[in-house]
Order: sequence, then C-alpha cells, then structure tokens
Amino acid sequence: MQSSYITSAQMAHQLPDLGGIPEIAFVGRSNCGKSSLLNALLGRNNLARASSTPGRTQMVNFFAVEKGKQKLMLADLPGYGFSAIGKETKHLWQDLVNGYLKRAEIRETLFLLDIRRAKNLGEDDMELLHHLASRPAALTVVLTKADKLSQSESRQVLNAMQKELAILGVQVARVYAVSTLTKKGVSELQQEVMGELFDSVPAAVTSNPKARH
Ligand SMILES: Nc1nc2c(ncn2[C@@H]2O[C@H](COP(=O)(O)OP(=O)(O)OP(=O)(O)O)[C@@H](O)[C@H]2O)c(=O)[nH]1
Ligand SMILES: [Mg+2]
Repeated sequence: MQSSYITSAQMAHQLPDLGGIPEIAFVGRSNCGKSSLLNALLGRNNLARASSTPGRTQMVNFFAVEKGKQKLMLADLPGYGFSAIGKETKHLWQDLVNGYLKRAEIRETLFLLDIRRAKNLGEDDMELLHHLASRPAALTVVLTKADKLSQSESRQVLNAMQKELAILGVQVARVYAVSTLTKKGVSELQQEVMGELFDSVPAAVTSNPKARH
C-alpha cells in the first residue's frame, strides 16, 4: 500500500477536483485523533501532521492511498469545538466543512469521538452526527484513544454507544474502538472499511485524474 500527500484546501472554493476517486472523510472534534488515525491506517508516522495543540489541522488535507491499480483518497478535516478560536474562523470552518461534506466522492465518513466523551455527546456532536447520517456516504463511528480506558470499560462504552445511536435514530454502519498507541482496532478498520472500499472501486475511476483533463 502506497500513500502520499496530494493537496489541501483552506476555503470551500479551493476544494479540488480529484477525478472522482472515492474518498474517506475523517470528521470530528478538534484533538480527537483524526490525523493520528489517518497515519495509523496508512502505516505512516507523520504524513498527516498530528499535534497535542488543538486546532492543528486547519485545512482539508487530501492523501492518496494506492493498492495495486486501485486508489482512494483520505480527507483529513479540521476539528470543531476548539474554544479558543474566534467567530470568523468558526465561520470559515463551517463553510469549508459544509462545502467538503457535499462532495459526491465521499463514500465513507469516519466520525471520530474521544472514547471518554462518548457518554457525554455535546449538541454540536449530535448535530453533526445527524447531518452525516443524512448524507449518502456510509457512516462509521470511531471511538478514539481507547487506551485511556480498560478493555472492559472500552467494550461497555462501545455497546452503550451502539444502543444510544439506535435510540437517536442515527443510521451508523459500524462502531469501532481504536487506539493509535496500542493499535487496537486499527487493522479491523483497515480491512473492513478501507479494504471494502478498495474492493468496490471500479477500474474506471482508478485511472490518473489528470488524464481526464
Ligand atoms: N492516548 C492516545 N492519544 C492519542 C491517540 N490518538 C491521538 N492521540 C493524541 O491526541 C492528540 C491529538 O491528535 P491529532 O491526531 O492531532 O488530533 P486531530 O483530531 O487531528 O486534531 P485537530 O487537527 O486539531 O482537529 C495528539 O497529542 C495525539 O498524540 C490515541 O489513540 N491514544
Ligand atoms: Mg488533525
């Protein structure tokens, strides 16, 4: 599997045409571990830049991953809920993320949530979850930083989350608990989400996007 950085968009109008290659979107609160998980799924250390400073990713960053002749794009989104940002930045974030989430190329959305927050979803989390569930792309909830809880606590939170989502009527394909530190859940996500998407990519959209222009 080969991966590389492709491009970034800071504003909605800069979102690129990448030739229709299927995309996996990484969405979630600031600091929840989106960039770290993207790296772990690609087996890279710091391709997407992760940081303990919330608000590290401020653009939509696109990374290509190739398996044989098939290609997917992973889109690392800036996080929300970062309290230190001003109104104007918040507005730009909304514009960029809403613009991004309209892309027809998105085939899978990973909604990441720090496992310690899973019992305490905020209004912003809920609003986004409902919005994502209403989109055509499959929605997977990923509880991150599972190493912060014991195995049994983590299993409990995962089960509770599945029940809660059902009660809320949020249509979610799957729920995972992962840790990029211990690698728990990472190979399952690789196989079940990335692998399935790779297998579903028709040869026609795996050609070089530039060839279409
Ligand atoms: N304990 C633990 N820490 C993690 C894990 N994944 C990420 N982190 C840490 O969480 C912090 C934030 O990680 P990022 O991957 O940068 O988070 P992000 O969601 O991309 O953040 P923004 O770009 O600000 O939205 C970093 O200090 C990471 O080292 C994990 O599985 N376990
Ligand atoms: Mg990030």
